[in-house]
Amino acid sequence: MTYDIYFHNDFDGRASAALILAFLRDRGDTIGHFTAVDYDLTARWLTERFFATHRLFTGPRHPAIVVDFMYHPEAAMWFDHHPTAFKRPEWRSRYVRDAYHRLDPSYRSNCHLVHVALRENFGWRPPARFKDLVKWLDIIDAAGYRSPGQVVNLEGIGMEVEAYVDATDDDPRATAALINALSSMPLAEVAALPKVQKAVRGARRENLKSLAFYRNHMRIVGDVSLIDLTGTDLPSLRFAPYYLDKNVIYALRIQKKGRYYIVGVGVNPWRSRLKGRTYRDVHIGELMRRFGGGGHKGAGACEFRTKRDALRGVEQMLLRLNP
Ligand SMILES: [Mn+2]
Repeated sequence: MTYDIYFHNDFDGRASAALILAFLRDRGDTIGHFTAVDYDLTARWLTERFFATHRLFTGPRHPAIVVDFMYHPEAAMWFDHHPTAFKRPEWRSRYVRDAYHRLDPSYRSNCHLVHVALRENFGWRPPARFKDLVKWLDIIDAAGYRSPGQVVNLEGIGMEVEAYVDATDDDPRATAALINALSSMPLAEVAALPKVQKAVRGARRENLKSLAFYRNHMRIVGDVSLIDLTGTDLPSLRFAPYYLDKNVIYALRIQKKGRYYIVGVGVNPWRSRLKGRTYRDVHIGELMRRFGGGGHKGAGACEFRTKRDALRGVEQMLLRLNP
């Protein structure tokens, strides 16, 4: 049996796809198309015949597997951990948890959920090499890092592969190859691949440049930091705000991706170390939903068609994020 797999365009999506691929191979099944998906697809995704009508690839179509992304009732297999998985109320009632479909927002990473579900539901015994992958995705997808410095300096094999994911997130061939590597090699070996190490060196250089830009342009509004990266080609450095100012609670960034203006919001993962500080506790995924986006409690994003709309959205977010 051949399936097409649709995975969220991040490391957790790829890691989830790698586990599914290893599982399918053991059953004698295969994957036809590897397709990264993101929230810019939402409007089309929410149509009934999406898998039959999209133009994300050409050639024969197979039953769809969806991981780390929104629910679709036509998915033959679906595993997700986003609490914002149901964007159409009538689809929520069509979801039935069974061996092939499972939502569980209690998992820090979808990769971890898939690891557990394939074992519980199918009696599959995942090879031991996947333990490192699950461990790192639980850190990376839930922003459970030791310190902002771990992220800024890319410390550890998971951070190194994450840098490669970032460097190849619009390269379908590299992405499919990475999923294949993650499904058949230990994470440490994937991290040591020359192409990955090359991306790591580039990312560390970029991070230093980016850090200097943040130092000069970051604005603070109450508990919130704001950085506008639209006029630069610098990568966002999600934890630079907390690296530079540990009192920041929420970090807002504006970026341009293709034709869209993406507003990303994150919460300071080390805020509990700020003893005695009070701040507004906001579910960011829910907040982003009001703007057509999504995410987790601690991080989310949404997109706007113009910079003016993005700035207007930012003003509303500032009101919601400050006490
Ligand atoms: Mn995830």
